[in-house]
Amino acid sequence: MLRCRVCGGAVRECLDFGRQPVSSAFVDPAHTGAELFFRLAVGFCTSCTMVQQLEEVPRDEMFRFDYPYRSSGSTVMRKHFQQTARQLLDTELTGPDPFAVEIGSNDGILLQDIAEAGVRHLGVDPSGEAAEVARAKGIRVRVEFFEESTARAIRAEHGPADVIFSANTISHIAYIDSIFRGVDALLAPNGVFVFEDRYLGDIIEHTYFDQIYDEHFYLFSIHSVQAMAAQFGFALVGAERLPVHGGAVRYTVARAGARRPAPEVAELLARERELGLGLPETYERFAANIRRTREDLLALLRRLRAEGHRIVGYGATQKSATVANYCGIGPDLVSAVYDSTREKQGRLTPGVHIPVLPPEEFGAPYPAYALLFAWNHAEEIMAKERQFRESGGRWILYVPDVHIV
Ligand code: DWN
Ligand code: SAH
Ligand code: ZN
Repeated sequence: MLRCRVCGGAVRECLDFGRQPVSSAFVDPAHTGAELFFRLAVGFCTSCTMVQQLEEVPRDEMFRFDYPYRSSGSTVMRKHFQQTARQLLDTELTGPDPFAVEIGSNDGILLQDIAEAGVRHLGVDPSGEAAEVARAKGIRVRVEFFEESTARAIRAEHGPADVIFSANTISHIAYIDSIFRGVDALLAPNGVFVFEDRYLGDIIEHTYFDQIYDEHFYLFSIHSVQAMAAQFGFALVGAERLPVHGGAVRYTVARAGARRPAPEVAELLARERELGLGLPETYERFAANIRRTREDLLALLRRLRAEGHRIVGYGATQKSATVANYCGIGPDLVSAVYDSTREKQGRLTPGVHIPVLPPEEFGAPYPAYALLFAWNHAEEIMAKERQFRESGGRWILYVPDVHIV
């Protein structure tokens, strides 16, 4: 029997996507050697309800020095983190010499405003090339994985942190006990650990099955995060719904008894109970919806190709690794995928090997259809690529179901 990585309870398998590649491992066409594959399967804990993967991909395979994701590629996300930094500066970083630590600081999208405000800060991220981008903005970064020992070293060198922040990273870390022991070692007595991650409620409700890939080891809900915090001597004192990445939640965690929980926590928990996130039938319905999306998407792509249309992808997201590999979408169906990340261009997508090209080539000439893998950036991308629609092109979306716009 599989044991929950948080509480040790029994985990029941509920989803199986089969053999999947490492979602950030874009292939150099000159070196198409052996790729690492693993079984992407998900279960939920019958005790604390935490949804988690059944197989752990080694962290050094996922977050390498040349990890290609750059957070600042989206202006919407840049604005989101500007507001987040402002909020932290106004509410938590107000003492005489406050100190903020970020886990998974990437290219410095959040810390750049903290640094500009002259506040002591430190990013921690193993992705050295992304960290170099952050450093060029005047941000301090330690290039390593955050874990208990890192936290102790930071505490010894810099003193306690008033805020430990993390976005789209805590859910990526299977060894969560070490993270909480680290937070315990580093956080000031009345400090807060604030983290935001994709919300399980939205993933199930809108069939965002592509939010499931190697890095997203846990799919958090408010209930499971509350139980996790309690497990490690902390308490969930704040929860805020966020519109980014298709729906996320920002959790505020403090030492048990240090702060009074905000009323929103109970309100959101009550609403969450109606979603049945701890019930097997919820996952059976989710699995059925995922299978339908796969059938509908494949049927549409095959029909359009049979009619002679050229189809491309837009946004070489890591989410798309699951879509392409689970549905079996290769270059025969989607001939190329356009992406603004320089580090991905000229490479092939993991597993199915679709070439990644710069967006400047998207209109030379425009295809008939573009499959929007970066659906979470739909507004930003569709505004940028208005001419594609005007030239008669059509976007294909596969969430919440398969449709053409
Ligand atoms: O959680 C994670 C998030 C924050 O980033 C990580 N586990 C990995 C990664 O996930 P993703 O690759 O699914 O993230 P995005 O933000 O959906 O990726 C968008 C992709 O689309 C990027 O490769 C950049 C590209 N893009 C583009 O070509 N033109 C994005 C925008 C906004 C654009 O205008
Ligand atoms: N916070 C950014 C980046 C998210 S991508 C955003 O929201 O856009 C996840 C980042 O976490 C990557 O840069 C990865 O290198 C980093 N990461 C993964 N495991 C980590 C760990 N144990 N400690 C610190 N950073 C980690
Ligand atoms: Zn559990």
